Amino acid sequence: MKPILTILAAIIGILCVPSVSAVEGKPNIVLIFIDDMGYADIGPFGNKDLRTPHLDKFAAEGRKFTSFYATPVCSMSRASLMTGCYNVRVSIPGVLFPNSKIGLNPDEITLAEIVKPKGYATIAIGKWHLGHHQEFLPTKQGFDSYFGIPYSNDMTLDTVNARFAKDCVFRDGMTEEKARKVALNNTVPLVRDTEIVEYAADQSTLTKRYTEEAVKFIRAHQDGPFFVYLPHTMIHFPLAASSDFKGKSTQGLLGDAIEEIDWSVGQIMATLKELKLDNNTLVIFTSDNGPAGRAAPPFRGNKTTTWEGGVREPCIMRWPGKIPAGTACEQIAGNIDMLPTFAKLTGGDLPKDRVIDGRDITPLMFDAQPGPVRDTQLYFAGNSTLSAIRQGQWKLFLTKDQGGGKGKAVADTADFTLYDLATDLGETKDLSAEHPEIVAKLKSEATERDAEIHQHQRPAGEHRKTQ
Ligand SMILES: [Ca+2]
Repeated sequence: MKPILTILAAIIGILCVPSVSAVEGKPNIVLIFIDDMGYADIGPFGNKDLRTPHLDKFAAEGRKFTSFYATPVCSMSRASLMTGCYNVRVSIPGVLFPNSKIGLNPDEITLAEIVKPKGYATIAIGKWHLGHHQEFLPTKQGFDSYFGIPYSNDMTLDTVNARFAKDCVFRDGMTEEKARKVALNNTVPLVRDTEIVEYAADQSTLTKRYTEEAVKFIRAHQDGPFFVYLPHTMIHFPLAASSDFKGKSTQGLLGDAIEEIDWSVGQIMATLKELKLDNNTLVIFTSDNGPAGRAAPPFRGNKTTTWEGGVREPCIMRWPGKIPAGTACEQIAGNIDMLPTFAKLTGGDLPKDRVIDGRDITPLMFDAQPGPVRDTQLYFAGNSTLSAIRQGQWKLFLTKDQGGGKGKAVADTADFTLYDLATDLGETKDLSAEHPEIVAKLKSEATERDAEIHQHQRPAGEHRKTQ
C-alpha cells in the first residue's frame, strides 16, 4: 500500500503545484544597456584595472552570458533589442542622426508594448536612438515616460524640429535663438517625455541623474510590476563623469565613466534590496556594441566591425532564486532574444502577424546546464549587408571587409573566411580551405536567411512633417 500512497501523493502534489507565475506574480525587469562598452571593460569579463565591485557582485549572484550578441553600432542594436528582429527586417540603419527623417516604425511592437498590456509601469531613461522626431520617441512606443538624450552624445540639435519646454534650462550662455542658429557637435538636448528640458545637456551628471530617475521610479512603483529600460549615455564619446568619479580611476575619463556606471548599478541593486524586491526582479546588464577605438580581448576587432570584438557583449542577468548564482552560459544568445523572453516571463503576447527573429532564452537563464536555444547568429554590418553567419562553433565571413561600413557581399566562395570559435576566439586562423563543406553549408544558410529577411522586410517610420 505504502508505495501506491506515495505515488498517489506525488501525483496529487504535481497536480496541486501552481504555475510559476501564479506563485510569484510578474517579475519586475530592469534592463541596463551601456553604450559602447567592450567585453573586457568590467571585472566579471576580465578587467583587472578598474574597480567594478557592484558588477562583480552582480555576476557572483547571477549568470554571465559569454556568447551574447549585439550589433556593430548603436541604432541597429537598439532596433534589435526593442523589436526582437534583425535591424534589416525593421529597416533601421546602423546609426540615425539629428537630420534623419526616419525612426523605428510606430507600428513595431517594442519590449515596452509587450509588457504594458500585462499591467507593467514602464520608463525609458537614457539614450533612445530610434528616431528623435515626436512620433518616434519612447512615449510613442509603449513607455509611460522618458528622460534622456534622443541620440548619441557627440551629435547636435535638430535646429528645425527642436521642441523646447517652457522652463527649459539653457546652459553656457545658450538661448533658444542661438540654439536654433548653429548646430554644435557634442551638444545634445536632454528630453523629458517629448520636450527638451535642458540644452545643452550637462553630460558630466547624466549617469547620476539617470540613476536618480531610475531609483525614484522603482520606489514609486514598488508594488509593481515595472519595467525600467536604462540605456546609459556613457561610455560613448565624449566621455564624462561627475565630480565624485572624475580623476579617480586608473584609466582616465574612460575608467571614471565605467566606475560611475558600476556605482549606478550598485544604487539600483541597493534600492531593490531595501524595498525587498530582490527576489521578484530580473536585472539585466549588457551593452549595445563593442568598444570604440579600443581592443576587446580576447576578441578581434571592436565597434563598427563584425569581428567578435564588435558585437559580442558583456552580459549578466540576476534573479535570486531563479537564475543559478555565480554561473556562466556560453550558448548563443543576444539582445534580439529579449522580446520573446520578456513575453514568456510576463505572460505577454508575441505578435502573430509578423516574423520575430529572436527566441525565448529563459532556458538559458534558468537551467543548470542549458543546451542551445538557437544555433545561428547573423552578423549584419553597419551598412545592413549580411557580413557573417555563425552556426555552433563555426563563423563564416561573407564579406572581405569586416569594418562594417564598406563591406559588400562577395560572390566567390573562394573569398570567404571561416573561423572555429571553439578553439580560436581571436579569429586568427582561416580554415575555409580545410572545410569547404562547412563553407558551402553556411553560405547556403546565410543566403537563404538573408533572402527571407529581405522578403519579409518591414518599413521604418517616415517623418512627414515639421512639428
Ligand atoms: Ca553604441
